Amino acid sequence: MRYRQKFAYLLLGLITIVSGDFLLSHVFAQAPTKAQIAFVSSRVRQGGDDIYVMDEDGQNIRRLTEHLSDDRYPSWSPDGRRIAFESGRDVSDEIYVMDADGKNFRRLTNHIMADGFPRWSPDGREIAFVTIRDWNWEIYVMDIDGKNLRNLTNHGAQDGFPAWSPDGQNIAFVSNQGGKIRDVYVMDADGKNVRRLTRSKRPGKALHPVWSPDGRKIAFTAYRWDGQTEGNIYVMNADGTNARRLTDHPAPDFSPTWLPDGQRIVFVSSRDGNSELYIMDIDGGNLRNLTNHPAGDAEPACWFDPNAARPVSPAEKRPFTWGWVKEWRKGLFR
Ligand SMILES: [Ca+2]
Ligand SMILES: [Ca+2]
Ligand SMILES: [Ca+2]
Repeated sequence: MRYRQKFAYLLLGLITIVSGDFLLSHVFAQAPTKAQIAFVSSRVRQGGDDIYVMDEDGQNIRRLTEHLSDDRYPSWSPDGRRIAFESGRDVSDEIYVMDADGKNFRRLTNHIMADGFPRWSPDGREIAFVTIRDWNWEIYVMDIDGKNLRNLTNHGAQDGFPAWSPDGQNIAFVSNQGGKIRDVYVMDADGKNVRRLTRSKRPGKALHPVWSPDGRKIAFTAYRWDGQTEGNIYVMNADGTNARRLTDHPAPDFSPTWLPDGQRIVFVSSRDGNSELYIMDIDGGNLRNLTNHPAGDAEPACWFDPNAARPVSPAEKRPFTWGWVKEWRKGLFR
């Protein structure tokens, strides 16, 4: 009986080691080693936008949506498993969510007025979006099941382009609350404490704010910021100070987004005659184009598995397995 018990514990221990390492190596093999960039392109259906995903080097392009109506503004869930987006596939523009492989569509909003530009909160629980259901642009937030809608801006001005700070405490957005010109503002995540960050001069405007992964900077697009150009990428401190220009090209550069390493920015430019995704270092150097297709490519959104940011080998995780083995061994020598 004692031998049998020992044998049973030994067997269980071996199973734990083997299955644990199998799981770890399996998970390890599945984790993407490159940042994933969701974007919108009309490359298959001329004039119609669908959502695609590619690796950060522009390789491995996969088409996720395939519908006659435009699908736009992809936004990753923080765990990378799902993508929220805007589509006009039903009566009016609504917000949908799908798995990151393009399966399992669900509609989250249901209102005759347009709803769009979803942005997933860093804690994964909410989605901020823009709607004209109150007859002007407002930023709303809802739970990820589409319930519990709240109007965050509640202002007669046009409020749009919400961007969560990485800690989820603030939302940057674009508004003309200060007059006719659109500028970047920031508010607490409950809509309180609105602060203006940029002060464009006519006929300028500032759009597309997006926070750096460390929350210290905000990249944005400024149109005619210097009175000469049609759109360039800028970066400023999160309090609005020290704005500086990163791109300098007469063609429009717009829609910046940070790669999760905080060292590179992906953006859209039409400098080649049609819109393409480009990538550059945060000092504006090392510019390369990621897409190279005559159709329009735009609206990049990045995601990176935080666990893939450092090398994690099954060997590193082995103490976890051994911890379980110790538990079994306690039983063995009881
Ligand atoms: Ca709607
Ligand atoms: Ca408004
Ligand atoms: Ca293109």
